[in-house]
Amino acid sequence: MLVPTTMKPVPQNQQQSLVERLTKACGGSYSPETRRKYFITGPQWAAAYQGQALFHAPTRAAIGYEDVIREYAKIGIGYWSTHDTDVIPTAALGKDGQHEIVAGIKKSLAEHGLKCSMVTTETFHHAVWAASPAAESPNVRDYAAFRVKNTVDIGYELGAEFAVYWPGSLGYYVQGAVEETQTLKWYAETLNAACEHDIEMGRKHDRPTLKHCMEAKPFEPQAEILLPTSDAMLAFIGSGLLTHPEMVGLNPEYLHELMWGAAPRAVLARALLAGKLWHFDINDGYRLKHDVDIAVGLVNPLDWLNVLMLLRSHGYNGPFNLDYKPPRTTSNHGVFAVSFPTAVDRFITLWEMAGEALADPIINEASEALKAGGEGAHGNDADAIAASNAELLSLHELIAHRLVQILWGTGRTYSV
Ligand code: GLO
Ligand code: MG
Ligand code: MG
Repeated sequence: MLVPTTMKPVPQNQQQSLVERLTKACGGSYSPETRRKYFITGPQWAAAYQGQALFHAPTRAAIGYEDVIREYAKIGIGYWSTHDTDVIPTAALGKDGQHEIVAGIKKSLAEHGLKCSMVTTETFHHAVWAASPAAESPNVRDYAAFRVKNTVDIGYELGAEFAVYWPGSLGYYVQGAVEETQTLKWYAETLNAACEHDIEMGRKHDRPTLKHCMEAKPFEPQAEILLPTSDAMLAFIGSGLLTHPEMVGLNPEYLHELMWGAAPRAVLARALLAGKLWHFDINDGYRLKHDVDIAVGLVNPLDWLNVLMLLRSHGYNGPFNLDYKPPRTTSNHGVFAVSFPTAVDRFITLWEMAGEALADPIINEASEALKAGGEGAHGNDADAIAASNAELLSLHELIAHRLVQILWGTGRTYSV
């Protein structure tokens, strides 16, 4: 049943202050100084996203890098990341126009005290990528090599530490037209060109090379993707096709792994074991749906708590990249007044809560007891071994309950 509202229509000129007042009333926000202590990176494309999609017209006005960098600085997001074409028109890439824009970005970053953490090449949007950056046609592949090398150059100019590759159009809509092994070999050549160019640049500038990170997504924009998961990418890195596999690691995205039905924490565990968890795109969403790119913690806060416990306990110290899309119901003002600050604050809270959960005496005693195991049965007697552990194993469910309690603020009850 609809509850009739007693509120009067809200005049347009009072809506921003209402949103701000209610955002403040929520509490739980950190100061910009505190937020800057975390390696949280804000993508140009996330803040500048206008709400458009296949069935959606934009709902927000276009904004440029000056606006994004200035607003990130106010919030306390200390790092900025970008695609080449988020800021440089395709036609200006590698030309004088690029140098002017990059100089402007450098100035903006310095003025607002931000650092550029990561640069990435857009190899999915432009018509030239219709058959992927590893297309049959050699001129497309040469162009792809130019683009990734040019991104390395931009990275050097801006002082970035990471380069990311999301090969979104590496796949197909209809089977049979693309030969998968050949396409993957060609794609490896593009990454090799980036790494080899980076090595040269590193020597010339006497600085360490970038960390090149591959990012998987199981589908979209192509129907079928040749490297759909982080695990597939680990296999690709180890396949022998890369000339510098030691320079290439992973940028898993939380939702991209959820999209194929994986447990993101298990994906991250495998990347950690391989020594390849270098960068992490943080967001949220639903299993087996498209890339809804909801902000971190809005859908799966308990899973996020578990993910961050894993990362904290393994000393992950790479970037947390806010690769989400402010919903199209959020205004330009709301992007910086609501969307980004609340996303950052949920992340920080979950991160700190993960620290608390790792130190929780109940969880620790339960985990230690499970590792000590039951007494009195050894050898080949399966029934006796099962019986000796049977009561202890109830602690699995207790640990899960305790984590939910920590998420709630522990031991919460209602008076009834
Ligand atoms: C799209 C991807 C995209 C990448 C970006 C970085 O689904 O998540 O945003 O993260 O292109 O390379
Ligand atoms: Mg995504
Ligand atoms: Mg991403």
